[in-house]
Order: sequence, then structure tokens, then C-alpha cells
Amino acid sequence: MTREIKVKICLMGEGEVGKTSLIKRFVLEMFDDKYLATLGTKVTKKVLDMRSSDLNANITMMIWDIMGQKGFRLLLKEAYFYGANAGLLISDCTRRKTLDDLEEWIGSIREIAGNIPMVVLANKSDLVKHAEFGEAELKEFAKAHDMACFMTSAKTGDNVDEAFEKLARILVEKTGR
Ligand code: G3D
Ligand code: MG
Repeated sequence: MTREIKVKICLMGEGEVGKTSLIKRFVLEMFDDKYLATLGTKVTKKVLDMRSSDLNANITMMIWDIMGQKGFRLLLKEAYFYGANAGLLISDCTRRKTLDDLEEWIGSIREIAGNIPMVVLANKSDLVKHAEFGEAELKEFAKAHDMACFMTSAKTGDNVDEAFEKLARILVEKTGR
């Protein structure tokens, strides 16, 4: 029997790393979304049909994005992370600091949502000439936190589906067969 699974996924990362662009790339149809103005967040829905895979599941992903970094105060973090099933951590490989800054995001989400699975990305992999770090540093970070990682580009689409699908797969496997 096909299992119907619904999950809340929170995107995290500093401003301009590419959070919104990655969602747009992953969710080709633009957009069946809901804008929660008071929270400063945007929720986009994407259904992944994994019925033909070994998992035999249909997974509805509610993908949460932050609208404006500056207005995203501590107070709102609680509501944003509440009930999250997974996190997608996003850094920008042209700015090393955005990778280090993820530590704080990990702390925040864990405080509210507990030990949920996460995947870490270094986005803008197309900007090789401007890179401040690469796959080696990303892997080191991912290993330290026991996470999967991907170098992605929202611009070219490289690894974007793979990253979201990896997270979906982890979630489906976690809920048992
Ligand atoms: P955010 O939602 O994390 O704040 P955005 O980030 O998705 O708004 O992206 C910030 C800027 O980076 C945008 O530039 C966007 O086009 C660009 N960007 C996002 N992902 C990539 C990528 O993979 N490669 C490159 N080259 N650029 C990317 P603009 O100038 O459009 O505001
Ligand atoms: Mg954005």
C-alpha cells in the first residue's frame, strides 16, 4: 500500500544565499504557495511521487522559507521551526562566513524541533571563480554534524532535485516501511 506522508521542511541560512531561488528551481510550477505575512514566511507545497521507488510513498513537502532576513527576529523563530520534520541548511560558496553561520541555525532549530534530520548545501556552485570554499570544507562541516551535503546551483539546477529528494528519502525511511 502506498503511504501518504506529509512533512514540514524549514530552509535556513543567511540572506542572499539562495533559499528562495532553490525553492523556485525545485518547485517548477510557480507557485502553489501561501504567504504568511505576519510571520514573514512563505510556504510552498511540492508533492514527490516515490511510489515507483522501493519506498512506495507519496510525500507532500511543505517547504518553509523566510521572507526577509532583517525582520526575522528571535521571537518568530519558534513559530517558524515549530513542528518541523527536517531542515535544509544553505550556505553560499562565495562567502565562507555563511557556512560558519549555519552553526547558529542548527542550534535554533534543534531547540524547537529536536534532533530532526538535516541536509547542508553550498549553493552557487556555478560561481567557481568567486568561490571562498569548496566541497572539501562542505564535507567536513557535514561530517561533523552527521549530515548529507550537496554543492548546488539554483541557477543551473545542478543537484537541486537531488538535495530535496535526499531529504525526502531520509524522512520516508525514518517513518518506517
Ligand atoms: P535568499 O532567499 O536566501 O535571500 P535568493 O536568496 O534566492 O533571493 O538569492 C539571492 C541572490 O543570489 C539572487 O540574486 C539570486 O539570483 C542569486 N542566486 C541564488 N542562487 C544562485 C546560484 O546558484 N547561482 C548564482 N550565480 N546566483 C544565485 P539577484 O541578483 O537575482 O537578486
Ligand atoms: Mg529569500
